[in-house]
Amino acid sequence: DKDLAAWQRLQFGMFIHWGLFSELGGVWKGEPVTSGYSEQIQMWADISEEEYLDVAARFRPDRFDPAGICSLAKQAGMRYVVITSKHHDGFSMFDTATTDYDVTDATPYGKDPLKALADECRSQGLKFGFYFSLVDWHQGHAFDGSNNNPIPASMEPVIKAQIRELMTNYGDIAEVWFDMSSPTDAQSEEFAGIVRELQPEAAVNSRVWNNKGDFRTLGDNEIPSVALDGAWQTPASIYHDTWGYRSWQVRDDLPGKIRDLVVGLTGVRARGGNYLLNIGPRGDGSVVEFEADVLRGMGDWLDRHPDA
Ligand code: JFZ
Repeated sequence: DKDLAAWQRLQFGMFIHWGLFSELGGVWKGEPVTSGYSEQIQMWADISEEEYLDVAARFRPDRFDPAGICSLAKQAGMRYVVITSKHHDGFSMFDTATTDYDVTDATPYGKDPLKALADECRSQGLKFGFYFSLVDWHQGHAFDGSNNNPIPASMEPVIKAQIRELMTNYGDIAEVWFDMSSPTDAQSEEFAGIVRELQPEAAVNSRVWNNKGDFRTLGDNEIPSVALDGAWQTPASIYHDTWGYRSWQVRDDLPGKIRDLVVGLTGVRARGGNYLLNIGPRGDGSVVEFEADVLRGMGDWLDRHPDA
């Protein structure tokens, strides 16, 4: 069994949902898309792949600033960063040889932003990891909001090659956060096995399914009422109804937000868990000021309460 003590000591990390969906910011054809999470806007607004590629064609995240993101994480008291490498839309935010449906080939940006972030994390002393969706609309994986769709056979080699790339080209990986779909027992074993082979220290979450993960992922913002055995993590979001950037999100009561999230963090930590708090940068890469204020506010509180 993997030694997860070092991963458990990380305690507090930054989750980042960022992709083509961020460019849309929860708006399609001038209207706010009010159902579903904004990172899933392609499905909820019924956006064709051709239209989604038009979004790629204007994706130019010139304000993406890995150094700023890392120092913000450190100000908040976070010790690691986990970013979406590929969400359900199937668009790879990293340079992959498996498809041109990726940030280096399909956008004018033409660079791999995740490589820059991985490098910056290393130089600022933060651990780094990837979110990777097992649902992939581009590869023809249907999604109806449930977890009942198996992975099409044609998709399996692509998934494996992409996990291999992610586990090879970005230095040390501390965590891999799989999500959704219904892999078979053998598929879960293989996906986790690739991580284990190439990044023996990386902790794999339970959403690789079939009990093949190293730690348990709880529900969003879940604070268990008692300490839990084993390694576990609560993914948390600032707004509850979206993880990806939503331009029309109501952002108010900063002190209340800071208080609620400090309660979440300290409650999870006290019960032995790991807290992964999400930010949703804009399509241009910039961090929403309200979210930065929330994180800095949490960091200030933690500095004032070193024993909490
Ligand atoms: C999944 C994704 O569908 C979503 O877009 C986002 O990336 C989120 C972090 O993960 O959504 C889920 C999946 C499972 C639960 C909650 C949200 N759950 O079990 O509580």
